[in-house]
Amino acid sequence: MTPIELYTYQTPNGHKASIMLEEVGLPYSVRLIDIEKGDQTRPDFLALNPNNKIPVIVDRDAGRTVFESGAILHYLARRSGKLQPTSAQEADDTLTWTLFQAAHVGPTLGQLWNYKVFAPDKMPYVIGRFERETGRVFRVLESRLNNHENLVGKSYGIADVMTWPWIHAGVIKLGLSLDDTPNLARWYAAIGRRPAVIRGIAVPALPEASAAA
Ligand SMILES: N[C@@H](CCC(=O)N[C@@H](CS)C(=O)NCC(=O)O)C(=O)O
Repeated sequence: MTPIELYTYQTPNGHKASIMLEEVGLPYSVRLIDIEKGDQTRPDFLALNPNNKIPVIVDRDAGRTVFESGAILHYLARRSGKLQPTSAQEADDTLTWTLFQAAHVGPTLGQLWNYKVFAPDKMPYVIGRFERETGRVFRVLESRLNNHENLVGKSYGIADVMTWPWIHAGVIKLGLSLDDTPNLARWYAAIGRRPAVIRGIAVPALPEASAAA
């Protein structure tokens, strides 16, 4: 099989795709898109994703280009036959929790990171709003994980792959505590020990360690 090309950078959204590729074991090659230098606005990249964001995959054997991390995870699950829902109920729940990630977890933590770390003016109202919203999102995940080992079903699946990198960014980059959300903390620690996750968050190797939102 021709390796799938992964266009990515050292960010939570990029890590969703690299973790998934590591989990399912499909051959892939990495194309570094340095979003801090503006590679994502080059015409050749815009031809792959008009939304100028990583990650993107190109599967030449299948004639497919896929952008949006959630779409990439669903695509790779189908392509590999791995980490797929095992029932109609699980398929519905997987859609729900991957969309919850895309609509709430990623955007909320991404805005918190932006306003807390990158904004030249630290605006207390805006930071406070996204801190409160992050707490709310964490409590939603906590309540789900209170009676589920993983976000969907008994087995680790794409909803977990989709969500974990943003919780990791919250802990590592923003110093957020999971002390008040013990089930989220238990889920976060268990997934963080998976060899594919450890390999996936090392992708792409950067010339010098840096990461962006
Ligand atoms: N909804 C998109 C979000 C992707 C995204 O925000 N990517 C960021 C890096 S984490 C990016 O490429 N930013 C570059 C830019 O906005 O110019 C997805 O899930 O794939």
